[in-house]
Amino acid sequence: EQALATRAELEKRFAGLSLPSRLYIDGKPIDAADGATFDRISPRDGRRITSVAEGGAVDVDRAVASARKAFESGVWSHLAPRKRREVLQRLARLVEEHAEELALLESVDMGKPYRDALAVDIRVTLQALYFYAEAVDKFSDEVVPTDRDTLATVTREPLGVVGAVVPWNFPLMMAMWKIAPALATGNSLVLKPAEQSPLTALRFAELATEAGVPDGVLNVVPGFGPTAGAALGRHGDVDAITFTGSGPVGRLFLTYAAESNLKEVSLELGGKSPHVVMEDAPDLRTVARYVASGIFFNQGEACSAGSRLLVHRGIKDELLELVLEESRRTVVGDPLDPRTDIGALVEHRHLERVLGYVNGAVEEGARLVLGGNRVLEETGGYYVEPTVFEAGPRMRIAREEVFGPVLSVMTFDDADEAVRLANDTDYGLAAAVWSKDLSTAHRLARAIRAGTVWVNNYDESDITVPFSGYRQSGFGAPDKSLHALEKYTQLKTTWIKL
Ligand code: TXE
Repeated sequence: EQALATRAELEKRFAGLSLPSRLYIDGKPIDAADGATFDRISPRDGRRITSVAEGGAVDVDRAVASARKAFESGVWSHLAPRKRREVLQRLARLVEEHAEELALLESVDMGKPYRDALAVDIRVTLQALYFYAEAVDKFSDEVVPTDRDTLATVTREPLGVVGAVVPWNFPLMMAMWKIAPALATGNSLVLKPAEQSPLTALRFAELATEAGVPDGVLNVVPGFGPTAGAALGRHGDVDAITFTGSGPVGRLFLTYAAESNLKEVSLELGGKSPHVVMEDAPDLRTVARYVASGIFFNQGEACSAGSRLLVHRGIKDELLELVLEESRRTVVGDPLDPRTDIGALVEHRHLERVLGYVNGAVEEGARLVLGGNRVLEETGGYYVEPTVFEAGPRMRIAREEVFGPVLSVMTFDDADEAVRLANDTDYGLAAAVWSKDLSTAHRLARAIRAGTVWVNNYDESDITVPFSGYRQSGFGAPDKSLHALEKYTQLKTTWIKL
């Protein structure tokens, strides 16, 4: 009853919000040039929440012009870093004050549990804002040891106008991994949120103006990929694109850059991250708990989802049983219900995509050991139950990013085979190694080609460490950590003849 009351309370709060619905350009909400709008459907019940202005090429042009004007004027780019820090800290405090509102917008817009939106998305958003705000006035540039009659300095400058294109799975958080370091270093920015989740970015832009971010420094243009996204990617006056999303669209951004002004492109793409569970793994119940949360967190809609479980044949039956127990305990439900672990998949198209993978796996001969169905259909929402397959390493379900609550289990006989299987993927975002033996754990961690390797845990995370992928999981300076600052600055060498 308590839980239901809370859900009702959240619904009431949501109904009382005035939802942001227009493009945000030059410090103001405005309509799209051609007046176009698109409906936002909540995946929790399939109902329309609102309509949002649909930015097109003309709007991207307006946003880029505004960002360029702000950048060239120096109103932000020439501020002492200390001053930018103060504004961004003020903005972080405003986000903190509006944490519940932002979490609610996120949850209703894209279907993740409100509880997680608040505890993860908004908390990490805040971490990012504070971290980059605080970092930016702590660096000095370089004076390099050249000859006695010369002085050479190496200074960092902002790139100019940065285009950020982000996905819908962690909408504000992913955006903030890009916005915070880009703004802290003095750039202006045009953000295109995913068409499935524009609300928090728009609300954030309003807060940015309130905090004192000058007009034009942060612009948000909601719209669709092939129109607004492509226009940003092809724009001749955008200096860099920072993208998180799917591999095929990542490739498109490289093409856009090649066909326009050779803007810098950095890509954070998908993954097919393995757990490697050795025979001497620590307590298997703990392993099972991490395996379940590693794939079911955020409905499995996470690029670092632990979607492959590679387990030593000798302990497979025992571990699988425990994983099934944990999976059965995982609650699928309304994102606004505080008991919910798995909310709704982002949209109907994606629901069909995930179910398509499930059916394809059965046809390919994978053994369905749990789940596999759409549930709660009567709500009108897009829910899928926790699903576990025993699969073969060549099957699509074991190779492609499903982006849903679907785990593929495979076995190995020794460490060499484990490494071979772990690396038998086009991706290389993350992996976990489970072993009590220090040397085994270290050897495996070294041998696995992934940007992050967790040993005896999964999803441990902090803004201070980089997040980046090997191989087709992306390239360029990473998101998060001080290394991200490299993505938004360029080096200038100045020679002085004494
Ligand atoms: O991603 P897209 P989608 C993976 C995941 C998922 C699949 C499809 O496997 O199931 O991709 O998701 C913009 N030109 N990831 O279709 O299309 C788009 O508007 C320019 C992994 O939603 O890559 C959005 O803002 N831009 C991932 C952004 O790209 C275009 C997160 C991402 O959308 C465009 C999301 C175009 N032609 C999906 N087409 C991760 N790494 O976390 C789309 N966009």
